[in-house]
Amino acid sequence: MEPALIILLVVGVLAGVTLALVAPRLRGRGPELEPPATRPVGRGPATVDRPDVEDEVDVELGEPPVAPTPPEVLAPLKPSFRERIGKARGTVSGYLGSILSRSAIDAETWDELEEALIRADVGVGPTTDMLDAVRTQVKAEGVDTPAALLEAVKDEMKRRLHVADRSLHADEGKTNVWLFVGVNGVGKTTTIGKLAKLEAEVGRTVVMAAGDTFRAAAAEQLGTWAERAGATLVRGAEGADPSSIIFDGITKAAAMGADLVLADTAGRLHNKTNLMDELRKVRRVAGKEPGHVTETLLVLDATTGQNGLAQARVFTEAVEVTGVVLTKLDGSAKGGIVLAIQAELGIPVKLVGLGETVDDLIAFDPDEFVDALFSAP
Ligand SMILES: Nc1nc2c(ncn2[C@@H]2O[C@H](COP(=O)(O)OP(=O)(O)OP(=O)(O)O)[C@@H](O)[C@H]2O)c(=O)[nH]1
Ligand SMILES: [Mg+2]
Repeated sequence: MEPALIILLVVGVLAGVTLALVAPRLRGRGPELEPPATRPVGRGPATVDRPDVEDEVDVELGEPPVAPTPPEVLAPLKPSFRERIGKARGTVSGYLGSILSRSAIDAETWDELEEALIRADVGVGPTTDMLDAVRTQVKAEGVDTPAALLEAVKDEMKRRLHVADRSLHADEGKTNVWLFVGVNGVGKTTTIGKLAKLEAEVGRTVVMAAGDTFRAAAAEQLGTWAERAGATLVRGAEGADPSSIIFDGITKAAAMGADLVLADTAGRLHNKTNLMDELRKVRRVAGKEPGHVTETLLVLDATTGQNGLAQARVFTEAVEVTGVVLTKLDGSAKGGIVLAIQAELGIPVKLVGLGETVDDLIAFDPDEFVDALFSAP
């Protein structure tokens, strides 16, 4: 036999023996490579990583590849209104689980609802009033589940909040003046700063008038906001007459052809009659030609709860308040004060402050507000 033939024969025999030894082992391990038959469907790592799954689906559908967006044009992900009113949400939603856990609407359900609303700062009067209306509706419509009852309460709240015109008024071609009033530290100056930016973004030319002349720092603070918003600042010396500074601002705005004067005022203690007198004077002077006052906005700190209502009563006696700016709803505020203000004073909340930065001012949306208030924590 040829030596090459012998080598070939040996190699062949060896290969055959190896295959015979290994094949049964591989067959024996086969079932282990399959997923266990008892593995629960929908659980486990494969379903946790949803984005990957969706990416794969996109690829299979043959969608064109999306070019990655350059980081500089990515808008910052803003938390939703619902996320930002943490405390307000927590107060009402803390009761929801208990209310919903009952099989029917009973006396305790009504008690808990009442307690939830009062604790959320809606106030005793408006709460009683609102629940009376809901009770009538529940009877008339045969509402019998706690879930349907909560929907009825939400609808009633929305209905009560929907009566108001919440727009900020400005007349084209006029030197519009928006006055900001409110006690110390509620957020008047900050709100003016935030609002100036929003107004500039819609193309309005804004002048800020530093009517808080009690502290030099007040005009400095307003100046910083004016720079950020590209607004013109008109200020006077510390201790100067607030009315004349605001009037200077209006005159300047008229000369420039500016659309809007945002006028700051000093934080006032509402129990000081002289300070209220000064506010009346500011309002009177701001309305003189060429001034055209279209909004007098009362700024209230939502965290002060029902005390805000007391402040509102005093201010509305001094000047005709056209709307409320409710600040610090991002903090420990409970939110229900919105309904109390509307119910007791008939003044619409027009703007809501949700933080200290320039982007933290939004228009008040009753539906969004009520839904957020009742959403789970
Ligand atoms: N968290 C939070 N803080 C706010 C909001 N609005 C204002 N602030 C803060 O509240 C503080 C007082 O705000 P100001 O704008 O100075 O209040 P003011 O009403 O002008 O106060 P006076 O000039 O003293 O009358 C500042 O520290 C602001 O940053 C808001 O919506 N949320
Ligand atoms: Mg101020």
